[in-house]
Amino acid sequence: MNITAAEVIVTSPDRNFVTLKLTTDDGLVGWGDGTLNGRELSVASYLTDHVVPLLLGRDAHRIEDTWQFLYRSAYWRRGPVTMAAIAAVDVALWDLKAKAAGMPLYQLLGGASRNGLMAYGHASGRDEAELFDSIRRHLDQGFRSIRVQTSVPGIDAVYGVRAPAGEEPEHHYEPALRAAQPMEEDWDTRAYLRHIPRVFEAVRSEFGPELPLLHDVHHRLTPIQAARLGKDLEPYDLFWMEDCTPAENQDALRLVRQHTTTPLAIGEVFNTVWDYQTLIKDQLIDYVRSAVTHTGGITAMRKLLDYAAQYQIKSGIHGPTDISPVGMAAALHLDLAIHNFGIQEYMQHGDATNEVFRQTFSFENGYLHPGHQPGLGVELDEDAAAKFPYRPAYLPYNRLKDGTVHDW
Ligand code: EZ4
Ligand code: CO
Repeated sequence: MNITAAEVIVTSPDRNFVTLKLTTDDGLVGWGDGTLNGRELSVASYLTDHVVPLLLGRDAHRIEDTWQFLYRSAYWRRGPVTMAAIAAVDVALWDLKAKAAGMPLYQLLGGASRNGLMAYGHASGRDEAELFDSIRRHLDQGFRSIRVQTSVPGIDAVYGVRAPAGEEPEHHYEPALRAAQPMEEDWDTRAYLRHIPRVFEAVRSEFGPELPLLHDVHHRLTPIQAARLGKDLEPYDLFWMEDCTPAENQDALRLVRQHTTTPLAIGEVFNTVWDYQTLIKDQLIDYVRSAVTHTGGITAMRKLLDYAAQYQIKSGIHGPTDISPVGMAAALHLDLAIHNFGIQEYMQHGDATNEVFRQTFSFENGYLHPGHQPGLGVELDEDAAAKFPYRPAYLPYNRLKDGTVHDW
């Protein structure tokens, strides 16, 4: 099963996606997701200019060898662009192998370890009434676990809050705006730390003790501030507190951990197992948040999650809409096969994205399932993709009141 063609398709139905298409001499087609939100064309170039020429003629069955070859022959190690490009190749090769075997990918990873995958949705609101409506809407859609983000009095534009359905698009929270410049948001740590525990107190008293609740701090706090928030949230029994502090310095989490029993999730901006080395072996976290798409694909994520399993640390694979349906499907097959599955993030894609990417995965009663088609179960429609050309898009960024740039 040799690779005869490799092409990179950049399409922008609801947002930009970078997709790798591999074709073999058996006539099979495999798909990989290499989308890196706000830096999409760098991965497209890495693939087209530097990887595609190396793939032609290679045996598509040799997944581990191809992974090691791409990782080690680049010489320059790690990094989001490299690891997203390797992930695209790796996932496309797994898609091909599973199609060649005539099996859904999870069968090749050891078979199903569960019947379905608990997914959490993103509820948000500019005030309590809007937030409660959003939570109720998510419960109506079947979600059984909910991430809660709200506006904060004293902050004008904050991460994770989207306007209710039906409102004008300019109020719609879209984390990668199609604009020539990144949108500026503002941040006030003291206002945030005062407000968030009150929000969770209100949500718990309205929705009761059972509903798993999550919250994303999105890298904004110092370790001691994160420790305080974790303690303040303990009465509301969070499923996890995510990205409470930036973790280039992995030891930062040690301080948070010593102060709070609120479970900690981290890693959506990481791209290799090395970013987790201390976090996992010293048991400083509870959930691994990497995306299959950003962390070297199925091959590398499987090893990372097996390492985490030795320490009773579970998966919480990144699943925002900037992961394409190809990347989501890869996550779902891995989730279904591993023993230490925790939860899966799920933000539904828009109609245009679903038109470009034909999918077989399902969402019923709060549980995702990757479906039973051979391979990943996602096929890109190239005619539909061609209708949506690339448009530059940037993630927002933050400034403090005095104008200092802050983590977003
Ligand atoms: O901001 O995927 O947990 N989810 C997140 C996401 C990230 C975006 C960045 O591209 O933090 O919303
Ligand atoms: Co996050």
